[in-house]
Amino acid sequence: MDKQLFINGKMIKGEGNARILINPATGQELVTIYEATVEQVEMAIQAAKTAFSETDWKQDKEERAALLMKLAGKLEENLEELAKLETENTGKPIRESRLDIEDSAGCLKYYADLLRDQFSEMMEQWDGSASIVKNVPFGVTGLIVPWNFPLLLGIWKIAPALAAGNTVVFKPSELTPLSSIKLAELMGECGFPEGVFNLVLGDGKTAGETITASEDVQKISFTGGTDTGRLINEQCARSFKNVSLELGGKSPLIIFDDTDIDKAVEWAIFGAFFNQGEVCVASSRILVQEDIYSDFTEKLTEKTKKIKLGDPFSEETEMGPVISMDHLRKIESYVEKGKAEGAKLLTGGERTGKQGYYLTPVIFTDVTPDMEIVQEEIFGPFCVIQTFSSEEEAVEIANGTKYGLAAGILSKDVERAERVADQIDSGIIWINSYHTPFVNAPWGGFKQSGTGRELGPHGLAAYSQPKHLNTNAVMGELGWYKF
Ligand code: TXE
Repeated sequence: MDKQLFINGKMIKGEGNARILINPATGQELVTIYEATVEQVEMAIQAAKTAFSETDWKQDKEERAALLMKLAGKLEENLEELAKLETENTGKPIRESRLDIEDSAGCLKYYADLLRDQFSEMMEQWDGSASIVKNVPFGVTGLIVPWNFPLLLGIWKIAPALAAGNTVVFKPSELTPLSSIKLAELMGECGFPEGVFNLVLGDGKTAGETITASEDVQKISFTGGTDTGRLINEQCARSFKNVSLELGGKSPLIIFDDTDIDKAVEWAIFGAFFNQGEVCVASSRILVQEDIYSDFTEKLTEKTKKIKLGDPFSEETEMGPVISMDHLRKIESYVEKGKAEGAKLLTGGERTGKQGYYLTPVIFTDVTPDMEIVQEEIFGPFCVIQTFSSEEEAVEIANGTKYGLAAGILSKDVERAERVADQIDSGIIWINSYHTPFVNAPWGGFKQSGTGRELGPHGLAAYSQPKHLNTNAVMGELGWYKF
């Protein structure tokens, strides 16, 4: 059990920091993790480099597709165990963990299929030559993910990176490595060639920066906070790495007055509080049209108070604890800021339960656009209600932060909703729903929510680069010089 790193096809023990993981639902110790030293991270990078250059992984599409399918099957066979690890480690309700594992298996299958359809592009050129454009892998990719969907966000990167023929050094969050360790064991069982996939554990300073600084890593894909993303982007610029960043958000859910209020209340609660609000696309700003404001807000508050908060292993639980005591305190500090800024706390913000990091879901109203609680990503069960009178005002408020990850629009008038959607600067917009990631459609942000896209064909394209080969079957005479 203490062999938790996966380097060059073997589970090995980390020789670095020993970190005790805490179960967020109890505040009790869960297990000790032996993290990688800088040297072990470098070993992982070298293993990935060798696997890329010395095996036929990058050429053998069929092998890649078959192994991704095999891994999907392993996730399905081990669904309950993986879901249990995810819930223990993150505190998310068990029914959500199961969904994460199912979605992870679905993502592997999707990319296994998609990679079979990848064709090179051929062009006849004006001079009689032929051009072929191949999409080739980068080489070693460094994949870094946060703690809110440890396995799923990992697979969103690992599946397309491997599908495209790259090799991988994967680093989950230091807070949530458990499902990744199990994943590595399953990859070992599947028989991926040695070095194709490597798992390193550790924090951003040690493991993370060793990956982002390495000149042997050609591509970084990162999901996490905007400040960390900025740092990583700066570091990657030094060696001109290709970078994909999926960062923070402060996503608006716009609710027009023609909508069914009861249904809208449930979507708003789901948008803001699903996974304890620890979701990059959480609809942490709810924009309500003025004439339904009172009715909507009253119902939203009443229903929010009824969310079943508690033991994440109970099948009935609808919301679990937040990830850590530090994070709980951070969210609480925003409750205090909100009050100090003059906003009105309608409900929530109280610690609850005898143990663990439980916080009742927070709703603020009477906010102004400049308040920190309106502008900053809080990443917990925390939302603000803003009001608007016209379509134009809704758009202006929706676009009024530095972020541009997602948005939702609830209205019976789909034509109007589409018109509004066209004016919103966000990478993902749901009309009359929220949150569902579709594996075949792009996911990612505008503005300071990141660069690049995950999922869908865009997600595969993010892990390959075009290579143009121009061929003249017979060498002609050039005749440029007057020798
Ligand atoms: O995330 P980080 P943290 C936001 C959210 C949260 C805040 C901080 O607001 O409160 O970010 O959370 C690795 N080089 N989001 O500290 O720092 C780190 O080890 C290389 C939003 O948990 O972004 C982890 O694996 N790697 C977000 C990963 O980056 C580094 C999801 C994410 O950590 C690194 C999570 C470095 N210098 C938090 N520093 C979203 N929008 O999905 C850290 N890491």
